Amino acid sequence: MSSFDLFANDFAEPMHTAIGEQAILFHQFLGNTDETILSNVREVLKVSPLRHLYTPSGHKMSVKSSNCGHYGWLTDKQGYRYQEIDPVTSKPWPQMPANLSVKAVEVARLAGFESFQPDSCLINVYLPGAKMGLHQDKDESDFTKPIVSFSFGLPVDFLWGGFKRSDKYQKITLQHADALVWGGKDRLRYHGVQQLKEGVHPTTGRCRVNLTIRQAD
Ligand SMILES: O=C(O)CCC(=O)C(=O)O
Ligand SMILES: [Mn+2]
Repeated sequence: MSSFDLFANDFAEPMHTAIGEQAILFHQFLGNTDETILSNVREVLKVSPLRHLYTPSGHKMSVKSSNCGHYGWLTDKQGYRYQEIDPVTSKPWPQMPANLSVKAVEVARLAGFESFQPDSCLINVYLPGAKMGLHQDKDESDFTKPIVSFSFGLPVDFLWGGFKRSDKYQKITLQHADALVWGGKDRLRYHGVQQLKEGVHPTTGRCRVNLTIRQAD
């Protein structure tokens, strides 16, 4: 490889910020594919619509959610889990759009996770005022697989904590088209989302859309 190739590669690498030993925020990673991904998500939502989920203790979540992919993440009185059937439609969840899984695998690889095979995408839509409390993603069967999170629309403060809920957390702003990947040593960190502030985004309007792409099984 010539020194020119090295130079070119530096520029080809997406802008990123390490937020942990094995957690990287890729700024504007979805800058060219945002509209396509969002229109695919809208098609998914025509089949498996957004709905509010309830925690096992009966608390109504402020975000509205749906899923695509082989498994959908759910919570209700029966607990937190993955399920192949959407309880609203009694049918399998819509397929994960190919471009979504391709971009998720690509960014996971950039973050150092080679054998990621996403089979689940949780779609969360936040209106101003919606938030998500500190939690761990731990309903998946293999914690060596990373979490890939795509954000669109209004910016939000993401809470990035430690391994206990009471640990101190940092606030990291997630912007439209950002991709965040965490895994390995950081896989079970507590994280959450601060209340979404009022605003209107040119691409999504008055909301934030988060896609959390995982290998559930
Ligand atoms: O909206 C986000 O950025 C995070 C969502 C999340 O952590 C989850 O659904 O488990
Ligand atoms: Mn989570």
